[in-house]
Amino acid sequence: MEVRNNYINGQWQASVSGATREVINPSNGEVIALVTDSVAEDSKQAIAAAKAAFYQSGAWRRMAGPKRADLLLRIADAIAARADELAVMDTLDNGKPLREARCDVDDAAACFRYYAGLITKPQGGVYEVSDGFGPMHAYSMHEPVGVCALITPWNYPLLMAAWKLAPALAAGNAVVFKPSEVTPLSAVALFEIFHQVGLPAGTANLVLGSGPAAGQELAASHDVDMITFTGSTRTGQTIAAAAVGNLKKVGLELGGKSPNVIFADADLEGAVEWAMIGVFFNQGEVCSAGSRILIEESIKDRFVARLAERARAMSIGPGMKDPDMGAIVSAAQLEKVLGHIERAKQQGATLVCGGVRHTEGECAKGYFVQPTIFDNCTRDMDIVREEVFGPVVAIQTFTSEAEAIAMANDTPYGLAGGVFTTDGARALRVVKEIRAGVTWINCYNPTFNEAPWGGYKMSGYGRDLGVNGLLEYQQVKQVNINLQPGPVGWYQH
Ligand code: TXE
Repeated sequence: MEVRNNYINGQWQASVSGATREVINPSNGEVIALVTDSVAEDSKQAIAAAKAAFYQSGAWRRMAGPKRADLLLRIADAIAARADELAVMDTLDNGKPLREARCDVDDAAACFRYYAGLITKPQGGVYEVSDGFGPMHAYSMHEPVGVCALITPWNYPLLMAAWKLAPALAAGNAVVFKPSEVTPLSAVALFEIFHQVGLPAGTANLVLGSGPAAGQELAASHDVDMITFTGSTRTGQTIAAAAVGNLKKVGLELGGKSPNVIFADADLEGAVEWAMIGVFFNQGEVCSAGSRILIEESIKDRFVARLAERARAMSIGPGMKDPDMGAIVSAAQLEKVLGHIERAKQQGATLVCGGVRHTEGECAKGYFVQPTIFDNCTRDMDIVREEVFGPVVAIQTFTSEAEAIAMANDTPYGLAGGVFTTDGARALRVVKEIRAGVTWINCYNPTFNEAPWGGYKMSGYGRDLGVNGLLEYQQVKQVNINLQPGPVGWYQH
């Protein structure tokens, strides 16, 4: 089997470790590829290449914005041209349904287009300033941060790469990218595209390997000016601690336990379907998943019965067959999800449906879990407090708006939240009170390249996407201009 390698300074190269890692198809447990398994030394080489590209050559950061935009547009076109292949890659690697992977590919191409457009728009400001030193004028300009390390998780392999690489490159940075070791394949394809469109050598570097062996160096290195990370809150804390050494800029998009608040006046069928999208999309492996449904007491029984009916009817199977729900990403994540389910049962939550590994027919060797609903959940249960990252939802009830808001915010996380009601004013009141960075009214989970994405509280800081996503990868420089050069007569002697 051919081994996929790192891409450093414009060259494909194996890790100095000489080791390889198997990439597994979670739908059947089979090995689908081998990738090089990097160690800290590989990351050091990639950082050195990025540093030389940014600080010595400067070809990319000095390139005029519209020319950088041209290359990003060509990257978007190349992603679109390989869309079918990339969707299959993410489906085989991650386990998700093929049509969901196709959406990811389209979104990834659109993300590169969005930042190609944005980088050619006016940035910075011009300021009227006081004339204490004589006539002066000030303006601000946006500059790239420098060497940026980007680390992504396994739930949206290509899309998370695009969310970080597109704005980082648009801004003129040099980057070192480490995808999750569990789902590295589409990242390799993306770097083939970077090579093909002719990004200057060293501008974008790829390191394939585990977090502790290859990722930690990216967080700790004093030659890295910024690190952005999407993943678990615990790893985010490790990265933030390691980043302190040179006070590099840090962006963290971390876990969640997001509330989906449903009032009695909501459109019930709509709320049920969006709640399913909220918690079963991508097998529930979504940081913003609406994994706590808070439902008004009076409609709880009707809602739960309908949700369970719909959940039981979901088709489960290999992503390539395009089922409603695919496989959990890995054996380790499967164990984690099943462990959460067991604990919820032990702690007294009522299992309504699912709650077991799915092994029927061609799912026998894969890592499948049935869509799972727990009713009668209470605030002290782990299923209410901890991120599962699987197709498991906890139901709690409320009887007033104030109680719903208090329950929604009763979590250390603050990534997302939703509200369903036909009372427009109430929808706006509740959304305003939810302490989270991403919210929805009468829908759950759609997100757009144009709008900023990120968390409050222990869901992290910094934003992906939108104008804010570009600003993260920039520094702002103030320029003060003396309009009347010569002595100002400040010192008398
Ligand atoms: O995540 P990690 P894991 C949550 C979810 C899941 C749990 C564990 O609850 O069950 O995390 O998943 C890299 N220095 N989320 O273990 O460890 C790692 O190689 C530098 C939520 O896969 O956070 C990978 O590239 N990098 C989440 C990335 O971090 C390190 C998405 C994510 O891995 C590192 C995924 C280190 N010391 C999991 N250790 C979300 N919020 O979207 C690991 N990594």
